[in-house]
Amino acid sequence: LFLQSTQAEKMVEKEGYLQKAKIADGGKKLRKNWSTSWIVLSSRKIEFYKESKQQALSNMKTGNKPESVDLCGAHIEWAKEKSSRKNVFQISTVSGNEFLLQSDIDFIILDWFHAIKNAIDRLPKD
Ligand code: I3P
Repeated sequence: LFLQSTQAEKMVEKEGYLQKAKIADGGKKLRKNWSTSWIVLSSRKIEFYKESKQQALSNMKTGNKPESVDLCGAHIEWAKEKSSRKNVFQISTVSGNEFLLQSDIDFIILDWFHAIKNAIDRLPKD
């Protein structure tokens, strides 16, 4: 499995904790449910782990998979109107999945927004 992915794809660009709510799956609206997620950005995907980083690392050995988001053709935009919380942006994927990400801390959410936007802008749109 590791042999199939290039070094560039495996490179982690940013990781950390944010508040996450998945609001659509395959175009179908979901009930909003915020939770803390450990988020790993690499060049073409984001992985969302439900657990702490430590827990996630130990789960990897048992084959537990994070939710993976393909950034090819994805959109990112600020989404003030989608939440009563401050600092919320939305990621929408080609497959019709939608996620809200949020942090109360301005510089943290700004850093994430730009890192994800840069990753998307570098990728082919299809
Ligand atoms: C939702 C919950 C969310 C809230 C959402 C509520 O209620 O309070 O935190 O989103 O508002 O519907 P429930 O737990 O009963 O599902 P925000 O925190 O982002 O405002 P919404 O319906 O306006 O999205």
